[in-house]
Amino acid sequence: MTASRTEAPTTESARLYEAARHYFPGGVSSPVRAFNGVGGTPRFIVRGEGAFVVDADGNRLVDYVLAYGPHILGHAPPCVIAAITRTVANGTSFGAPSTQETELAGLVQEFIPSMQVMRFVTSGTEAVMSAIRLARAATSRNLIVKFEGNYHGHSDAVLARAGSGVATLGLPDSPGVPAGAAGDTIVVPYNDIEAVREVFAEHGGRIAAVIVEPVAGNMGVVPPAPGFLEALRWQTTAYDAILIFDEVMTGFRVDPGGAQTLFGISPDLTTLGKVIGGGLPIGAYGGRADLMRQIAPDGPVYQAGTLAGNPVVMAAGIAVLRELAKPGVWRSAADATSALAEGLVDAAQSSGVSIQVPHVGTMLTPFFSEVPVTDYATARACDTKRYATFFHSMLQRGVSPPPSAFETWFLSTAHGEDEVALTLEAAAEAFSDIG
Ligand code: KE4
Repeated sequence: MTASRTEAPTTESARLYEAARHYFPGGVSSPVRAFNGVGGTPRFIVRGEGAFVVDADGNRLVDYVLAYGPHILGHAPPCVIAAITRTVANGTSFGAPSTQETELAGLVQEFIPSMQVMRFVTSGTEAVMSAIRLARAATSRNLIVKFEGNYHGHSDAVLARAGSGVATLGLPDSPGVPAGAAGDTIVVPYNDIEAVREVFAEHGGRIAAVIVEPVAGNMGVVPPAPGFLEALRWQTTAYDAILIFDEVMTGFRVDPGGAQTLFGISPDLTTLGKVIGGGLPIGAYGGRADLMRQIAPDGPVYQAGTLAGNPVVMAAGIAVLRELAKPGVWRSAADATSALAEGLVDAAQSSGVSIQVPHVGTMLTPFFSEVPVTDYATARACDTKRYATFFHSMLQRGVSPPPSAFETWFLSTAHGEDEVALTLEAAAEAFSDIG
């Protein structure tokens, strides 16, 4: 499939959006999709195949949203569609244990051995919410430390100065979150080791857990500074607090084994989502057996879910991880990501446009900034208006980036040389429009 070079009108998307606004806040099921970060009318997507999506007006676009991370094999990979089709023919869910749960857990553990015991849930938010409850129960402490610009889903405890849609919408935190909930959350600048030391020196004995995006993706891609993750591991160990790596986004993306494999740091608990569901609703949390065995019904910490461990979702995840386990598969997506990141820098420089394009594994972000982005403050200082102009220029030229300067661009094994070349050709023209 090649992308549409000439932009068809987006009249159908506009018509559909008007209808959607009648039913939904912002006309969407999740805020970032409303294009508030870039302006304009959201595209209704009717089909995806490999690296491409097709919108309601028939425009074919190279896709870097990839549903915000799940589609590491590209859209509708045959192995996943076949697994879903085969499994759903036997029924959709049973409210009972299934062989697929056990098989997916075994695959997850092969990639991420620190997840000695785990539980599947139906979203990353639920995984994080459950991991935090467990950490508080296991330590009999309440305080949670999180980092500015990190987004861990929309549960009360972590919706404080978050990234992702909250950053896009400029909401420092959300109304409706009781002071009592947010009050137990300490927010620290990302990559600020000294600030972490100070927080532990002052509150260490009351801290239940530190939760971190081990490579930030929700303020755009911001890698951990040298020693940052090590400092979190040291401080949490020293004060008997729990270290939670939120790998909902980074899992299987910054490395097949996640950031914990890439950087060689073993957290106490890990949260996952996205990739392990193959695009269907999923989350997971897990880690040290002595902690996870405190979850009901083994232990007293309650967590439950009607559709948790859904066999159709499990089958999709199994198909994805089996494919990722094949030699060279994951590397092809990482190589495409490096090629795109380097090409974007070159194309921008040719037009005199200042950008930074940090990338880790299969994730990248173009920041319109003259200085490297190392935390939330430098991310927020980037030129979001230039990003919006760039975004629409790319859309006109058949490329679909995420509709926010604070979201990660995702690549897949379906993004080959042709797709990267098409993207860089569009970017060269888009940068010359800006420069
Ligand atoms: P979900 O509840 O959306 O499945 O996962 C929440 C979550 C938790 N932790 C991390 C590190 C995440 O990135 C996310 C969700 N990511 C955003 C993308 N920036 C989801 C996109 C959206 O909210 O529409």
